[in-house]
Amino acid sequence: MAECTDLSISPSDPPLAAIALGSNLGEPLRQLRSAVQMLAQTAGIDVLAYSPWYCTIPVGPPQPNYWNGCLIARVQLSPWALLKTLQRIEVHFGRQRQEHWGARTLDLDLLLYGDRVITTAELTLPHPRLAERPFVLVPLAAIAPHWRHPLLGETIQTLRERVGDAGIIAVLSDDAGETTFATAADRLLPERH
Ligand code: A4P
Ligand code: MG
Repeated sequence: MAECTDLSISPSDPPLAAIALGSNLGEPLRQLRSAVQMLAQTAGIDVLAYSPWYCTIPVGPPQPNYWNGCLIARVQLSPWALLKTLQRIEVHFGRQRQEHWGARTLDLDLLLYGDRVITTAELTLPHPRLAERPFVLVPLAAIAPHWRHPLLGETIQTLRERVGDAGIIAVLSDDAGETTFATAADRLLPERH
């Protein structure tokens, strides 16, 4: 599995899931990379692509900057089983739930699961704040620009263009091995239409 930025993704059968990764405590990049490896080694999860890592300004109470990224996986787990797996991995990395939107060693959110729409407190799909967050849409658009939001009917790329780059400070590509500081992250990303 390599960092990949050029997939033509059809989120149908077998289902594809989009997962957001975030961390701002401990050693964020080490934890994020280990989480990708752990997911890739989980039965029923086939990681197809992961985005560059983006350093982002925290949304919520004052806390350290985050590193954020997204991955796409083909999954043979139900959405609920996948969520439980994400929560197990969060706990493995020392995640403690204290303050709402507070600092965390690892946050794994299920953003999309094919075109499923689920509205329960335990699991809401698509993720309810997906369409408003540059720290989610910028990495997701880097690997899945054509995936259509099942409720809004718009592509991730369209949503990403709408929210812009607010709060994106830097981009780190594991392939390139260098951090690029930017105010306009999309100038650093390959164009895709
Ligand atoms: N839950 C329901 N649907 C989902 C879903 N699709 N994916 C439930 C994951 N969880 C889902 O989540 C709270 C509850 O949501 C869980 O019981 C789960 O069953 P949580 O992970 O325990 O708590 P949380 O992550 O603090 O809550 P929340 O409201 O999901 O926070 P967000 O929206 O994830 O925001 N700023 C920057 N720059 N980067 C960040 O990554 N993250 C947050 C957290 C705030 N500010 C940030 C960032
Ligand atoms: Mg969360």
